[in-house]
Amino acid sequence: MRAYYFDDLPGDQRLPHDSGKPVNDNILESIGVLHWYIPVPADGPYPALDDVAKERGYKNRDVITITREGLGELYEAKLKIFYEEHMHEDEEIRYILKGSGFFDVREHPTDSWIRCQLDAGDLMVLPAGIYHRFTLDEKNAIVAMRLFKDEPKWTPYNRSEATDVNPHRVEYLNSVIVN
Ligand code: KMT
Ligand code: NI
Repeated sequence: MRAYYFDDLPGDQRLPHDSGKPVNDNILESIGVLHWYIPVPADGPYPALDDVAKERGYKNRDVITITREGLGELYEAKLKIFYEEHMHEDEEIRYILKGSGFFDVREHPTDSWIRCQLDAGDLMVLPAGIYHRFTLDEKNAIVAMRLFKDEPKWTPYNRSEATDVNPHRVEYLNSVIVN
């Protein structure tokens, strides 16, 4: 996984938008973003992934294929929803099986966008309460495993005055280490 500050320039969301300023793991860790690289076996099962899942209590999983074929008539609408700045009340855990894409996460307290480029084998955990968004890149295809601790709840809450005071958001902000 490669991370850098988003350039904030207008243009297609699928382009890299690389400002040229890299973001290191200490910064990601300070905002609660974790990642691992676990090479994807040719055809499951995924023993190394299973170890992380067991250790962190991720009991449920499913696979989402984000391509025009995979999402059918929902394709355009889903892409729009994924790129709206939002938070969840639980962790968002993704293991990339094929393809690639960008997860943008908000740094705190700067509120700058950090763009994380994910490829096959990248496992990423976004903490509950972090503002983020997702886009495909120019290759237009990603297959990702979505892991979950308990009952899957994928509900996105778009950023608003209400989410700013959501207890999961407040708890998240209290957990961020501000240097
Ligand atoms: C989300 O919640 O934003 C997503 O699931 C994005 C797609 S997973 C590659
Ligand atoms: Ni999300």
